[in-house]
Amino acid sequence: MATTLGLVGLPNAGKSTLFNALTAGHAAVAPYPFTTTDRNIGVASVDDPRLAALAQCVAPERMVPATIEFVDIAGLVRGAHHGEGLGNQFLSQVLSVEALAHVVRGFDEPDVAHTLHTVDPVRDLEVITTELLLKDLDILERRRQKEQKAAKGGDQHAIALLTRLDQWTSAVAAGTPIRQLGLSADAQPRACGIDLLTAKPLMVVVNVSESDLTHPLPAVEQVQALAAREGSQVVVVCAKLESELAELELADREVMMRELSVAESALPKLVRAGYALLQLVTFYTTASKILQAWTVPQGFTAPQAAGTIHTDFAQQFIRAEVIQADVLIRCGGESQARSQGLLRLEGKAYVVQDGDVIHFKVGA
Ligand SMILES: Nc1nc2c(ncn2[C@@H]2O[C@H](COP(=O)(O)OP(=O)(O)OP(=O)(O)O)[C@@H](O)[C@H]2O)c(=O)[nH]1
Ligand SMILES: [Mg+2]
Repeated sequence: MATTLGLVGLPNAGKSTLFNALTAGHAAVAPYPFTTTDRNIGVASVDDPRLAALAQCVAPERMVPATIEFVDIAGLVRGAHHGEGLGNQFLSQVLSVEALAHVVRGFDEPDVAHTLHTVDPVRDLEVITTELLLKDLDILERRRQKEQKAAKGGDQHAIALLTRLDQWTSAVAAGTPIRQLGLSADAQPRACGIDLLTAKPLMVVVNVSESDLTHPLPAVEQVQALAAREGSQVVVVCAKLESELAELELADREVMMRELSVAESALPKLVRAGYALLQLVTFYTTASKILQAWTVPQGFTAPQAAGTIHTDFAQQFIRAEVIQADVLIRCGGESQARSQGLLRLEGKAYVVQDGDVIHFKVGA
């Protein structure tokens, strides 16, 4: 399922620290570069006020929130596209995720080495963006050589693809990530079987010191301005604080937050931003007294959604009984909604909407 968000950035930006906070993970964290070599994979629960409100009226025995997957990828450095640092191996890890959260270091900490020696989030953002662009140029060039051979043999598909490869190459060579070209879904490189790093949706996470959470740094404002021009969302977080908070019980967490005058954790915001970036929707099921939130890509049909619950359900789908969560909440319960005739019957072509509560009717 396409729900994976990759944490990318320079070494020592705090990716693994953030990953641990998000996923209650135990990835190695250390003040020297390249601590992470093999990627770490974990899931984060999506904070969802609708789920809590539904629980009030469905009174389930158990509640299961939606999740998204985070992948903590090893640090990239200048020259990674031709093998510097941990190089190509890690760029291929970047290829394996659906969207990117680019973690840039905004915290100053003499004990934590910076591979470029100074704290400069805007520069770091550009260094990584350049690496991803250069890697894409590489991928495009290799593909061009392959398609050129086929085009010489008269392959019409290859001839048409070469025109697109030219357009993408010019954009990337001029420093424009593919995601900024505003391509429709079927004009995306991926629709032509080409996976490009800069085609992936991206958000920026600035990892600042605890003391800078309340007073935005000028550098953070510069990152925000840059990201706004590119249409990317920015989340400001103190990964170290979040990882410490994540280790505490709820009551202790609240005490610590009060002591530090931190109004809220940035993690729910970050997860929600990731959710939006991945273009996901949530639907709910209430079967067997379990209220469960499920995550599917926008545009999934009812049988495809049923297939995420159990693979066989996609084939065995007969129909779906659907109600929007807020309508159900207003009615006060499923039996009230049913008696008011508010449950709709939907067939195989129905496209699942965010907030649908669904009963699937499946055959044997
Ligand atoms: N002061 C401070 N230190 C932090 C913060 N976030 C991470 N660190 C420290 O920075 C160092 C590097 O953190 P990691 O999470 O290992 O960084 P990384 O980006 O995963 O690094 P690589 O795996 O080498 O790419 C560790 O010593 C962390 O404790 C922060 O918000 N503030
Ligand atoms: Mg790491």
